Amino acid sequence: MDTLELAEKVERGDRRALARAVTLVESGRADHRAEAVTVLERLAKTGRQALRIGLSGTPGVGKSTFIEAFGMMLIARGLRVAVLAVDPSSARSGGSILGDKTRMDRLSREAGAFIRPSPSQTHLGGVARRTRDAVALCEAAGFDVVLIETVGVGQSETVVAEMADMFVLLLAPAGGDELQGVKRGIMEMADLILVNKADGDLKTSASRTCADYAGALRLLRKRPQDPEGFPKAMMVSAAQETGLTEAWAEIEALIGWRRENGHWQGRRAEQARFWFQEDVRQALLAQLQTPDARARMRALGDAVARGEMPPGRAAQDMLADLRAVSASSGK
Ligand SMILES: Nc1nc2c(ncn2[C@@H]2O[C@H](COP(=O)(O)OP(=O)(O)OP(=O)(O)O)[C@@H](O)[C@H]2O)c(=O)[nH]1
Ligand SMILES: [Mg+2]
Repeated sequence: MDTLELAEKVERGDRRALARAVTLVESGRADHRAEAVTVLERLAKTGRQALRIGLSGTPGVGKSTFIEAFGMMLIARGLRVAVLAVDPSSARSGGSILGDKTRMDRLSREAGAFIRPSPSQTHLGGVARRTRDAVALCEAAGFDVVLIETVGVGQSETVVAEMADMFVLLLAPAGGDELQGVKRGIMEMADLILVNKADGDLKTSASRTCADYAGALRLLRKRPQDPEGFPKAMMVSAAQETGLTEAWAEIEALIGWRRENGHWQGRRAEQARFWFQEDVRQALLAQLQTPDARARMRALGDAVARGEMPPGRAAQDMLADLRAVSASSGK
């Protein structure tokens, strides 16, 4: 299949073509990258936009259960839902993907849903770029909502926030009255905090946790992209499927306000700029990873270590080499 045919099928919403296109953008091969860029460029012309929701939470908080329940609720409303993941640890824990397939059993069987686990990569930058491209493919394929899940390990939330229109933080009811060690930076990114497992015996502590977080959110600096009352904390139960329509109503209210007030487009424009810069940065770093470049780095490093060359001179030589290589391979 050529890139034109692939792009056309993706645009028609063909899920198998979409899966192939995602595989293409995930590939590290230079020829695949060139094809991927062509497909993405063609599909950008559709002008379709989905609501991109970043979702984070520590292991076991109920992300998979929530996505399944929330996704099914959206499907019931006639919306098409894509689920992508940014999991910086996926290189190590390949098994969690299997677990998720069974946990999102109902959603994965829906014709209006598309679920894709995290690309396995050793560094977060690579995973992020590929996920960002996959989001664009899902939008072009006509999905209404794209959920981007990440495990709360610190850095990955920032990456997800850079590709989402809004950020949802999923929390579990706390035993005590501490704020579960959620880092301030993550709190500051959240547009909506959902305290999950507000059911059965956990309901009382969920309610207390929710009040604690609502209080903590009020203490944060007011952000220009927020209407009155946001960021907000609410209770849900993914298992009992309660609070989900309420959460969706808040998301719609927030996003509607941001669209009307120019924050939606403003954020997307900034994100596009960020990803352009990130792509350039990644490509430059990749130039250092070729066998020739690594050998040259090692040789110059050895010379510097032996005191035969000052570091600054060796760096100049290295950069001149890289420029020569890209000049000869560029044409
Ligand atoms: N009581 C209760 N349990 C829940 C709820 N949601 C999830 N759980 C349970 O919490 C456990 C973890 O749920 P998962 O959905 O796998 O959590 P996760 O955040 O995806 O976990 P990782 O994929 O390991 O990061 C499971 O045993 C779920 O059944 C809920 O709303 N209420
Ligand atoms: Mg999970």
